[in-house]
Amino acid sequence: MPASVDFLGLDELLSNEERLVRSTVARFVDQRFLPLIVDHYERATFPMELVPELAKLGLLGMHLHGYGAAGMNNVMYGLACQELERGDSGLRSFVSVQGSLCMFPIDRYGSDEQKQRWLPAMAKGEVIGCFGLTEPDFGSNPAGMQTRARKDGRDWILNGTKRWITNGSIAGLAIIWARTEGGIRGFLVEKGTRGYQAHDIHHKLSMRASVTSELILEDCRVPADHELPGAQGLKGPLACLNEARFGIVWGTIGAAIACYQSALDYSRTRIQFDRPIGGFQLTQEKLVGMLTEITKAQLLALQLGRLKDAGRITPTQISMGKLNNAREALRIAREARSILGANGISLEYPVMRHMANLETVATYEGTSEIHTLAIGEEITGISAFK
Ligand code: TGC
Ligand code: FAD
Repeated sequence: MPASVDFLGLDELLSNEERLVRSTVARFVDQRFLPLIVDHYERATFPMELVPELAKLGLLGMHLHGYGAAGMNNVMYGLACQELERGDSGLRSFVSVQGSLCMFPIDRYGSDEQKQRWLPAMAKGEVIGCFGLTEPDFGSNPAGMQTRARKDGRDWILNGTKRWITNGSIAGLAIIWARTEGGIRGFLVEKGTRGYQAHDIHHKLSMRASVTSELILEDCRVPADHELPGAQGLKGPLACLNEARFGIVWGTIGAAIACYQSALDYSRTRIQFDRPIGGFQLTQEKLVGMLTEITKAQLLALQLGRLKDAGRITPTQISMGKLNNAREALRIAREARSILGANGISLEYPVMRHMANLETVATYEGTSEIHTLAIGEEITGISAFK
């Protein structure tokens, strides 16, 4: 909650340390990231030059403990995600995938050797990770995955295709989820392994400053010790999603704040019919609606953070946060775009870039429909997925 968008005075519910993490990340985003984003967005590239700085700030795997991770609490992780996504969803995505989708499963399901080998290097940003769950024909329904792993002696042989994978082609390590005779398992596949390739997906109109790839596994042989020993069944990857979805609950507030602030500033200076457009009641209604939804989203995120820090959060509580905050941030971005009129479609302002990104954010990590059904199943006891 930057002081500028803290209508209910929620800042006083944060500790000094939590506020310090937020202001440190905010400064990094303002000074180092925002000057670069327009160019990267236009060229559809991720600013790799900032990875060492993200690592130095302790943001990679920041809510994990040991093995070089910063060991911060979940509210700090959330506040960092908020500030990163105030910059761009692609920046928060990079950090989410590295920490919550790659380091987290190694930390939770990996052997001691796997943790020693990968976690310190990933916290330093020396190794980038990616998380391969989605396939061309299985997105919302990963239980149907076609990627297979079969035993050959002590090795595993992997075959299949993963699609829409963030950081795929820049990753030195892919976490691949595959079906085995004993159910779904996770495997560590290193870049350069024969039979493993990553190709970028081009022509994206959303998440342009983020690398998105297709991963192809053709008779890709990995040794037995590249299997994550503690991950058994679909709940293995789904538990990782809880971590990343929690980051999105907060990150989307940052994108919404960027849009709201841009629209508010514009409404004070843009003159039509001889007065600032912020003086028209219809514009004020839009701005007040945005601020109200941001404030509700902040309360939701903070309570989820406190529950997570107390070890009491449930997956469907996270679903509610992801569903609401991604949906409302997208609505706010669209409303802000309308206040900026024609200027709203330009990259010179952050609004349409956030709006385009938020279309992805509402889709990945479980679509709005999937989160609705997950909560619906919990409250009725009846599954409506199939
Ligand atoms: P279902 O039978 O309900 O569950 C199978 C097992 O998993 C357990 N489980 C969970 N465990 C932890 N956390 C969760 N959120 C869990 N949800 C379910 C469940 O208890 C069960 O355990 P057990 O012990 O009984 O075996 O499974 P289902 O096949 O019916 O599917 C449920 C559904 C639809 C909710 C799930 O498939 C789902 O979440 N689908 C959405 C897929 C998704 O979100 N994909 C995201 C891919 S990664 C990504 O998008 C990264 S974006 C990168 C970035 O941030 O930039
Ligand atoms: P589908 O599952 O085909 O859904 C299409 C539509 O049908 C949606 O509206 C959906 O809600 C609806 N629908 C589906 N089932 C139901 C139902 N039972 N009831 C009602 N409606 C339903 N995946 C990874 O594994 N790793 C990554 O790093 C990653 N990064 C991504 C980055 C980007 C930029 C994008 C766009 C996606 C990424 N994804 C990643 C994939 C993402 O998780 C999937 O796109 C998402 O889970 C939805 O799957 P889908 O696109 O196949 O849509």
